Amino acid sequence: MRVSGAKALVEALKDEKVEVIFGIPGGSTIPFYDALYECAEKGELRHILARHEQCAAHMADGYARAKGIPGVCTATSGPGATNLVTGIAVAHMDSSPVVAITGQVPRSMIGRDAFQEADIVGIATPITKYAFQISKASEIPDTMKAAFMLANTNRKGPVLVDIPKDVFYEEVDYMEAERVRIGGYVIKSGDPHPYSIKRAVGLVLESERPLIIAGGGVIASNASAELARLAEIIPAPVATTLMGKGSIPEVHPLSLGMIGMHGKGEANMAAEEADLLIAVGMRFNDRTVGRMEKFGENAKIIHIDIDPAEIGKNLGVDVPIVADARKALAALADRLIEVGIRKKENEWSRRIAELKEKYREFYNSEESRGSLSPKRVMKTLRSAIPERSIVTTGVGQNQMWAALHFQVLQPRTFITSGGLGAMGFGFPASLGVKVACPDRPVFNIDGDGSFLMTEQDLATAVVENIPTVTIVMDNRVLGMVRQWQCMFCEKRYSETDLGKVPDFVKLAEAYGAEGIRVEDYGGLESAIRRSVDAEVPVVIDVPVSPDEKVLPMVPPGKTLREVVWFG
Ligand SMILES: Cc1ncc(C[n+]2csc(CCOP(=O)(O)OP(=O)(O)O)c2C)c(N)n1
Repeated sequence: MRVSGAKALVEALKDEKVEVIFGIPGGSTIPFYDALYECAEKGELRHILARHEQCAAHMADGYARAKGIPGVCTATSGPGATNLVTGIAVAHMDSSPVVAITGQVPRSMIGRDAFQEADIVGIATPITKYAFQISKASEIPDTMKAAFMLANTNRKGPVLVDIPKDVFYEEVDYMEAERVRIGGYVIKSGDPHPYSIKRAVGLVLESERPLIIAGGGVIASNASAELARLAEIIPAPVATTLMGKGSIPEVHPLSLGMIGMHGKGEANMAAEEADLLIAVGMRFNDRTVGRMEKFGENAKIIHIDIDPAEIGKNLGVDVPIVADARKALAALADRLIEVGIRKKENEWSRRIAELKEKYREFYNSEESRGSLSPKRVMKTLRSAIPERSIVTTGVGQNQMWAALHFQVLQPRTFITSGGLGAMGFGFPASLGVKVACPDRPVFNIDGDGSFLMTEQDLATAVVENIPTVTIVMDNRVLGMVRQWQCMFCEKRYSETDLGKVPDFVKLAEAYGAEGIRVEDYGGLESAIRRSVDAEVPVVIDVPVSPDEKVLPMVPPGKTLREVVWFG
């Protein structure tokens, strides 16, 4: 089939079974959009017109995380492409499979400061698994196949494909690409090495106080069932990182909740007291481990990760298992059954129960500083929405309140910018999630500052009929920064007051969405219940005192034991 480069790109997307693309057109991508025109008429490929390219990238990312397949976004050359960068960096830090397609100035103009030229391949190289620049139309089929293969295999992540405008017009014989090969890139089976499993089993048998720490890799590899099985066989309590939230239902008796700077007391203390840490699909980052060189000092460490570059990057480990999390967890559990591990109540399980009891009151108390207590807002949300609902978050206190107090019951139902911590992520990500899972209620827990970074895409939500619900934790401040200023800068609140503007109800209404301001818990609950089946996007404005804090908190550079409970 003889087609233009633009049409070849569309065919390649269809061959990859892409159903939706998030983006904004521009001069360099006009031919691509022209080819999409026919698709829209035939109802083949849905394009969702964002209002900012950053949002398009977050939408693709949200879509990918909810559905477990790559999300696709597109932007024109120059400013369109650079606007994608934050979204691509988020996907990179959180290992999310996103394929970003950018237009580029015509080949003859590259390097000449042409209008809307930016070296997006150079810019994106450190924040992608790979950044391609197409130099002729005949490369399109293979390159697109390679892009999807790279994004969605081994450790997943974003891939960029940059296409000069004139390439879109060049003619090519289109044939679906065969499986492509990239020198040096091997799709791994993910099988763990039997020797490392044997050594890991040895450590488990020797240990008296084992703790599993589950990261985002458990969710990426759909390993939740295997995680729970291993935890029950040992038995070992399970703490999760922020990215690992949902890898085990947080009502499971062995679940300890999140570990780290804002982790739960029982999870952090368990990590301090454990003699064996089984870290699965997590990267020992500073927010999780506190003072790096002190973390796991008295414990042996087994580290399971699909990416060998993660092993030893931040922390030395005793037994590395380079493998897919699901396969490694299953192999460990099978081997432990073979050698006949005895399940029993022991000193460690009694200690864990004691720790949970010790902190129960703190988590159940509902003191608030005048307006609504964030803790209770999270609990109200959990009890008012169906289990299968999906929640996204902004960044800041709102995110940590959600992480601490919103119980996640299923994998892929808590979607947050963990690695990069990008304000503005939550709302557009919620739109991508809703497009991926139209039958599930989608709630975005946001901060006012975070929401204001991407709220313009309410227009997208309304026009494209994507009804998600945003709960704005409205404290009129950049809360998390203000909290640090309170705790570490003697309350010198430098530039963290957002002032009274805007009125979020009117803002929502201006876009054609619904805005609801709540005054009390009853109003909050009924607003949430009403929104579950809403047919238009909803913004629920929840007043929160600027003096509310996220506690407990491990100050930066301190060990998990040096936690601060009151501020
Ligand atoms: C894009 C971006 N800019 C700046 C920051 C630094 N930062 C981290 S948390 C925070 C405050 C967030 O405020 P808000 O969204 O209102 O949430 P709150 O903490 O009040 O819940 C800021 C400015 C960031 N994480 N991302």
